[in-house]
Amino acid sequence: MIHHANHIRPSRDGLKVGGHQASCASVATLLTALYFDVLAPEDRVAVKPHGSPVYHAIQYILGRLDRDALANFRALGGVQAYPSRTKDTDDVDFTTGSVGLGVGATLFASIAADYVRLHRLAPDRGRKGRMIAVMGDGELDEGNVFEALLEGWKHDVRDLWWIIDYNRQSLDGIVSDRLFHKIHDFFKTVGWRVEILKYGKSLQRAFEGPAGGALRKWIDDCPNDLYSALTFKGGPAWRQRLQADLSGTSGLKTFLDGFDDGGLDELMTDLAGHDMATLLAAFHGVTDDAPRCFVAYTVKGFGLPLAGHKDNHAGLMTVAQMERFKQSMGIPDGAEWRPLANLGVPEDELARFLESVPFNRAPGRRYADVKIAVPDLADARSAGAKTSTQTAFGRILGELGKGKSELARRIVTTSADVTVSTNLGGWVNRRGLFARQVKEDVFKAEKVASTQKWEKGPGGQHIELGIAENNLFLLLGVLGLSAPLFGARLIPIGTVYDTFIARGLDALNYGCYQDARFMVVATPSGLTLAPEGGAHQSILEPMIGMSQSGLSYFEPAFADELAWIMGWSFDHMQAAEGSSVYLRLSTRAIEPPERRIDAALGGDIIAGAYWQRPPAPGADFAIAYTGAVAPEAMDAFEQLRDDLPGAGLLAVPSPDRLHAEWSGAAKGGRARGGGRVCHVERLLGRLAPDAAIVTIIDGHPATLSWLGSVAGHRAYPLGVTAFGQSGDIPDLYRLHGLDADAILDACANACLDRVRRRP
Ligand SMILES: Cc1ncc(C[n+]2csc(CCOP(=O)(O)OP(=O)(O)O)c2C)c(N)n1
Ligand SMILES: [Mg+2]
Repeated sequence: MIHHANHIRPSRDGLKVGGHQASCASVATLLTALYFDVLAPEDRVAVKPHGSPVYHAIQYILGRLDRDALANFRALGGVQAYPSRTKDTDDVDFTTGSVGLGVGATLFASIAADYVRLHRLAPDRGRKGRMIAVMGDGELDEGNVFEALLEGWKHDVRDLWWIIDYNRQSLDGIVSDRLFHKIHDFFKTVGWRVEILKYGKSLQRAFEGPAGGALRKWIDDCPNDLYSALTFKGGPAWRQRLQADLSGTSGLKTFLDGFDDGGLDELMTDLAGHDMATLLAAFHGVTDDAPRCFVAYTVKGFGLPLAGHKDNHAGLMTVAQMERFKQSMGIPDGAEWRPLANLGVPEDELARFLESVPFNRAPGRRYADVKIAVPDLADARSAGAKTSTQTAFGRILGELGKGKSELARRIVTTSADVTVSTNLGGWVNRRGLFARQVKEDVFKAEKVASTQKWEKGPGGQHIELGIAENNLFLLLGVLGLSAPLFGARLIPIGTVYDTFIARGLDALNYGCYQDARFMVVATPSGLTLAPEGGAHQSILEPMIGMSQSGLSYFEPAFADELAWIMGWSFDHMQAAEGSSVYLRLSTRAIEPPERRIDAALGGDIIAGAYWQRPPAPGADFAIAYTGAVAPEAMDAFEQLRDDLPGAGLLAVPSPDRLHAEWSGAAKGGRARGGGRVCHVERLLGRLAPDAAIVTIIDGHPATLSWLGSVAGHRAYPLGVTAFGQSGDIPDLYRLHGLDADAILDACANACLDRVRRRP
């Protein structure tokens, strides 16, 4: 596949296609053992990113992928560079690519699988699947792997295997030997069984023969870089080195004379990760559900001329090398794509074998579940009262927690140690914390008064995490795939301080790329959190909300908007063409508008914007705002009305959805002659062609500045561009130019500009 993509398929752009022959060669035996023998259909696997071609080749042999997909490796519509749930067609379980994340995902998937099982949400399939990561040793440098390990220990994870392709090389070079001893200890510390799979059967036999003890000690003491270099150099180099290092050892000559150079090379690279019998014995030998780490020694580039070279990560075999390789495998010209060419076994026997492969027995491995009905979500208590969107969120969830709706049964919440401060406490009091074993709330038992009742047990619906936002998003990602992975739809909701989204951003992106469906409730946000601290202010997150694909971002100002958005979101998270949802909320209490949201207004809120005060037809002026700065926008607007009676006030609860529809239209709809006018064009079409719009958000001003481009208006964007000063709201809004005075100044500038521009 890789050779074809790089040397045979014509290139149109002259760019290297790439692929990782050395990484593939090191993992080929491991994946073969798993997919053709060890795995059951309900097991779920994360395959190391650069093993993608091997994974897909296996699916091809199993009849789950066609040849075109292989031949189009890394081309549009073909097999992806790295295994992808959403873009590959052969049923990838966990996307990988950003190293470490697929590994962590399997750990959280094991928690999610237990959650579904203990809540009895899916039909019993008789056997619980194992969650398995086949990972590169370089992945163990990623901190998220260790964050996950600790969390897994707290949650007592089961049926989880991490199989390390220990080729002692990453991208730039050789993995440190000393580091690996630490890693080994670390797994033990968190209660994992560690199994070292080091020697293949031939080496094991050699250890029994002449000079065997000395040979074994030499290999055990050999530094990773030397082993790799000798592997690359081959038989003569092994011989020379062993002669020098073991000179005087009794039996050495007999041992070395027993092998020609090729044979010696084969022996010295006979590591367990390439020995089928050793691997099968290790995997089938597992009879309990304890988490397990297999350290499988391998050679990067095993069997290829690239073997062991420290620069082999992106190395590609030349045409001549591939020709020789093909001959050595006995593959005739024209048989390159024949799945089972030259295996020396009759075709019908092979066909029977493939039919009997356990992994291949289930026709489909992607499950589905029914759609969960969404009840009305009004926040009755905050109606008419000054309230913040964060408080309203807590109340809406608390109300759901009291009820018996199916939606409430399917909701699972999680938070990285900010459950209380993001107002999830009421929900947790009603629904409890999830744990495999019951654990009473000691404070309650000891009659210590507390508003938080933290009872733990298998029926709990909140998964409490330690402070690690990567873990939060990895967990949300797998909970959000619970329907296809485990057959039970969950409605996951995670809370986080807005600014710490950045801390887990790659895992958030990872979840969205897998088309996982979850709700991220980010609060408090912006500098509106005020005295709580400059270091917690968030500025760039609205831009994440705008640009993250697979995520719809809302930033409502009022409780009634929030309730409407949440109701819509729970449907949208379940829709085939839906997405995950990000709600950027605030702790600032705001006077609510007197209204009932009807279907028309609700539709506009979801589309992203509505005229809170409609402009007069052809008005020259509007203020557009998002979120918690609503009072300043309204205040400035009232003051302005004396001078500009026709001005409008535009509420923008979702800059993201508003922009997405518009930019989609700009890219396709109109150009194709559809003539479709999008929501924001309709709204802004009420203004004069040369009108000015002052935009304001407690976040980066670019979030709304594009509004000026929709109909050629002039935009004056206000927002936050500097980070980190504590203060109260009046001081901070003045400092950053978000108060009514700043808005009025921007309005005055806009008026002056218009006068100057008019002919
Ligand atoms: C988060 C992230 N950073 C960097 C990379 C680039 N990268 C791709 S593979 C790799 C090294 C992987 O080494 P290892 O896990 O040992 O894989 P193998 O030796 O099996 O190829 C790196 C740094 C990446 N894919 N993801
Ligand atoms: Mg490696």
